Amino acid sequence: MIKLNELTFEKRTGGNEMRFLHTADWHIGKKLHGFDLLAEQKDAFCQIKQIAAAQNVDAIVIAGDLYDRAVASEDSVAVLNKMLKELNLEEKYPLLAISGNHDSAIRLETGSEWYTATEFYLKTKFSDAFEPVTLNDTQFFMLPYFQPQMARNYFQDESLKNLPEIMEKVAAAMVQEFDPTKKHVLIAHFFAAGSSHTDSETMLEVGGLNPVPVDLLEEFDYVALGHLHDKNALKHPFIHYAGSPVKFSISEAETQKGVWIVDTDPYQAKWIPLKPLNDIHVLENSFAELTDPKLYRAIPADDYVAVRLTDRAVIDDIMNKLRHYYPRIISLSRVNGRESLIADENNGGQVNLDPLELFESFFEKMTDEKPTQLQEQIVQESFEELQKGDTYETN
Ligand SMILES: [Mn+2]
Repeated sequence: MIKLNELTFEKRTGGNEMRFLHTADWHIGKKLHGFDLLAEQKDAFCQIKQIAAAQNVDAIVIAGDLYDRAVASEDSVAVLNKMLKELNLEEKYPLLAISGNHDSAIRLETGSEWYTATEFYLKTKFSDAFEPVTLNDTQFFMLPYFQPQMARNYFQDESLKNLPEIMEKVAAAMVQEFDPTKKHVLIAHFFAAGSSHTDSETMLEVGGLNPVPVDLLEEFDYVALGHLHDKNALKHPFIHYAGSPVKFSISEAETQKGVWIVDTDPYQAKWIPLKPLNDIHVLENSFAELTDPKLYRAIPADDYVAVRLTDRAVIDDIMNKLRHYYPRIISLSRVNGRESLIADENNGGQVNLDPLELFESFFEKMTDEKPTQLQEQIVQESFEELQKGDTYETN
């Protein structure tokens, strides 16, 4: 948690210009290799709330992926509801939020008509994008994540092939709505061309979609993007990803999380980092080094650890051994490969094992973990099928 006295409270002139906080990709309900991240997400939220207060912002923008899943758990719904209530009903910030590819637009939409009574603008429909929300000197165009067919239906144009073609039309339709006396901000959730990504994003191109060329977005004074989880995914003076407020994958171990504070006039975008409650560490060491107090004592017990083991030797029950020193170990890989198992296979005992025991021994050697009950059951059933002489079924 950031202590309040570490932040400078900024005085504002109180003119018609706008200062807003840009965040995205909260993914409430996200798990990291089976570990619940709600504590980390709540802590990041508290920091965001403190930054909003210290920076004296006029509004908060959340650029999609509020939830991690279309059908969010009850816990996730309760947590997000409380967060939005604190920002909007208690702290009285106008909120501008869109749905991302992880959200169910229909579920998230519930209540959005009457949320506007307290300046909570929650947009989930493609058609919403062309009716800007005006706050102070700024028109906000809010484009939720959408499927290309929604755009074809909206424009009644089946010839629109891909996302670049669609976005050209979208931007032109938005420009039609520009009030020339105002600034123009786009809030959107997509993959912008020229950006790089980390493991924790579900990529949009999977559905055959192309990235959006950034030059299509240059009519705007600022573009508040969601979808990619690292702010450094795209380097541009006024088109920014906020990234996720919490590290969601091992590939984000070195990524700095934070929020953008954007001034509309004169334009300025300032990055303010968040401090991780429990960090992710990638340790590339030998087993001897990993079990040395000098190393493991330096890592807080609640931090997440990905081990890249440098040993080649087979180490029995290594995962449980390492868990003793690193309770939140989330992955184990070997950087130098592994010694040949031939020596083990030639030891006399193995030949007398039944097929299931052989499988268990092989599985443990290959993965450093014991097979689960379900895995054993599947293998057992497969052996039985084979013994019956049945042929394989595929589906
Ligand atoms: Mn996301």
